[in-house]
Amino acid sequence: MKKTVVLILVALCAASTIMALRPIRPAKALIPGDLNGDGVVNINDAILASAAFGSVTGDLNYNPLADMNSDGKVDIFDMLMLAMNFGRTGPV
Ligand SMILES: [Ca+2]
Ligand SMILES: [Ca+2]
Repeated sequence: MKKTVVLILVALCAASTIMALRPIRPAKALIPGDLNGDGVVNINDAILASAAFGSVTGDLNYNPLADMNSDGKVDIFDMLMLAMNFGRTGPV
């Protein structure tokens, strides 16, 4: 019984994490750095950006939303833009 409850809790935690990290809309985010389009730049966006860090156009992990200056690569300059907008909120 305890194992079942633990498994359910783990599944719920995993599901909520996936929901928080998934992109809500495919279009360009309104706030640079709001990669999941939820209207706030926070740690979830930083996690998504870090997954694309070092990638260039055509790479499997390249995320155009993480390429905030649209230069075809996700690098420190994109991370700086995310950091500058960290905590900002805006329309979804
Ligand atoms: Ca966000
Ligand atoms: Ca870039």
